[in-house]
Amino acid sequence: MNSSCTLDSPQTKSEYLNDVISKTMAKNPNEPEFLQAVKEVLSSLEPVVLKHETEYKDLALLERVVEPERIITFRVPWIDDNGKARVNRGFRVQFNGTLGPYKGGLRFHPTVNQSIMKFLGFEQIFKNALTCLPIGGGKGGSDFDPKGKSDNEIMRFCQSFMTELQKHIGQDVDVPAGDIGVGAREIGFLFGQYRRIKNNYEAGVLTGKGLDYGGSLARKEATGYGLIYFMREMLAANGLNLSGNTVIISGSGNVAIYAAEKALSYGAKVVAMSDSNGCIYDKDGIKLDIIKELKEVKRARIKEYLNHCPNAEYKENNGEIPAVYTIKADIVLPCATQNDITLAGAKALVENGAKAVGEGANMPCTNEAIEYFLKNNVLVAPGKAANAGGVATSALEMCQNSMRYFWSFDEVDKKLDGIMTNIFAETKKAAEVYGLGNNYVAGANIAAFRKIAKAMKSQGLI
Ligand code: NDP
Ligand code: 2IT
Repeated sequence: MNSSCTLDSPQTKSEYLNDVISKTMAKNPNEPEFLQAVKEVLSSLEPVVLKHETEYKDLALLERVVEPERIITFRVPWIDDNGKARVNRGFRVQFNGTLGPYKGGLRFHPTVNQSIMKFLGFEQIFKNALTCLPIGGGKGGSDFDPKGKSDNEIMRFCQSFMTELQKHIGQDVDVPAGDIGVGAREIGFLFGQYRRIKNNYEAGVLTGKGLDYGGSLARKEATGYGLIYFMREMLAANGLNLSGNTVIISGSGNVAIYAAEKALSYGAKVVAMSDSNGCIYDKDGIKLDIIKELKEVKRARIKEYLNHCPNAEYKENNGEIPAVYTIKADIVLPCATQNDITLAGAKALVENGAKAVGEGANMPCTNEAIEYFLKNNVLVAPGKAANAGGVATSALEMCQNSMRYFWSFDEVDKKLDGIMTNIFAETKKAAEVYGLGNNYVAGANIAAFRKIAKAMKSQGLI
């Protein structure tokens, strides 16, 4: 989706905060997604910054938080199946390594650019802090489009991408994983090339690996399951639950599929899922096995669901509001991409009686959409808290790799549940301490920022 960032001047009560936001906007004028993320996080920190204004200013703390430690961009040449030479651009943003090795996914999608990489890397710092595991924030990827490519083309691209990336990563340096367009197939090719170049079996250099060579059980499921564990906690804290409620989910990729699976196990009814072309609506409840076969095995379009369930409906996207958000539901789980829910989408969802939104994707709601939800008493589970289960389980994969051992599915899943439950508790506590009620968006930002700020202060001016 295109960015929807209003680039107006910030209006917090902290002069320092306003100044940092203004300077960040001036310094990065062509990075709307990055500025959107910065404005969302920094403006919600107002009560914390007001309390510590002089200290943070003296340490240039906020100026450092918004400036990546390092950005690497590189050329990725590869040969397609017709023998034609192609070139893409690769990125790795090593944003903040205060809490541990840089950690974050790789996105392969034609829309990838520096603004998107920086917004994702920036969000990752806070998300990773919330997990309470020792991981810093980073992100990477390429404007390569995996759609319609053969396995051999994917392999050649991944090998070329890793030939450069390997210079900058390592199990104690920077540990990439998957994101949009990067799943187990791509991680396998990337890992193979890393191992070949380094002549070293460094299992913890990538996460999301296959189960037969160092991957963690439950990593594939972790982001989606974790989202639902977070939703369970948030709904319970507000006298609601998943059981018997209808759910719509945008996307039908890794996060969407396993969010649907766990929501179903709690007795919710998933009535719609989507891809970038449109959505399917099955009023009897989506048959997830069909979605898995279409998306995980055949890499097909979601429209083909109708070949298996002719009573379902297909709605093509047209206009500002993606079709999936025009369907009535109690719970909305955006699990596709950024800025999927604009103000118009938020209005349609509120009109249709939505009670809660859980961000499985990174920044799926525009800042205006979030404001509108909160004003209309719709609970919002912010992405950097609610989708942290993926990276948390990646950190558990690193832990198992270091031990040269593995845990059972149930052991990993129980740890994941504990981590998500704790993230919600910390988010709720921070919102309460700062008198923000059930604004978990601000709560998550504050809980994460306090942790990072304390550690950055301890490590000196670097
Ligand atoms: P996948 O590539 O597995 O799936 C992405 C899904 O989103 C596809 O169904 C895709 O449809 C759909 N989509 C719709 N519009 C767009 C668009 N404009 N750009 C890209 N995708 C679009 O990715 P994931 O499920 O891994 O990631 C989904 C979201 O969750 C992303 O925001 C990601 O950053 C976030 N996330 C992922 C984590 C993980 O562990 N994988 C962890 C935390 C967050 P189509 O096939 O038509 O492109
Ligand atoms: O956005 C994310 O948190 C991810 N794509 C997962 C990152 C990871 O390192 O597992």
